[in-house]
Amino acid sequence: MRKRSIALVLVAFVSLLGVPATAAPLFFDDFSQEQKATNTQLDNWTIARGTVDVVGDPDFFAGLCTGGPSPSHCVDLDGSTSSAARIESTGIALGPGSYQFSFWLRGNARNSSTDTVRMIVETGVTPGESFVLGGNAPWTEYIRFFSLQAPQVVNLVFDHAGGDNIGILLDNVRLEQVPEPALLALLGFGLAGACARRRRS
Ligand SMILES: [Ca+2]
Ligand SMILES: [Ca+2]
Repeated sequence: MRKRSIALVLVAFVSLLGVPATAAPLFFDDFSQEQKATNTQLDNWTIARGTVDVVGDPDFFAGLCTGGPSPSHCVDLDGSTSSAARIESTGIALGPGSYQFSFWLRGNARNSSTDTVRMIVETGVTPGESFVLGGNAPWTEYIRFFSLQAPQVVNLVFDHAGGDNIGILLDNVRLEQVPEPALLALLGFGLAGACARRRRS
């Protein structure tokens, strides 16, 4: 019985570590609400430079989003004007805390050339990070973390270099809060206490 209680605590604690604290993400876009088109606008993003194409299975450039997290729609960050895009999310108001930012990228899937996109959490939260992907780079989820000491409005930014009409594909952009270690420890103690009480009774 004691072993089972300890096992329960461990399972609960490990589940807490693996599951985001928030029920809903602070920002999420799988682009499924977009109209598929070349050189189009995006609902949750400002296109600050260049153009994007919204493509997807099974009817508009089928195959480009295939194998990704939500293949009905994804975004080619180098639109059909041959001017690659910089897209900036709507502002997201965040309080102090730790955050997980994740997104999926695939190489252009049409030629062997290499493309580069820079990801930035503005303003001043991260220095940014460049992703250089060969044309055949498979769909991959990238997960990054940052923390804020004070409330701040941030924008998620993807800035594709160059421009030749064929670019890196983007899907399922997500931002969520992650539990603080202190909070996790408190929850862990709480669970341990609950199990101990159950054992005694
Ligand atoms: Ca999608
Ligand atoms: Ca390209």
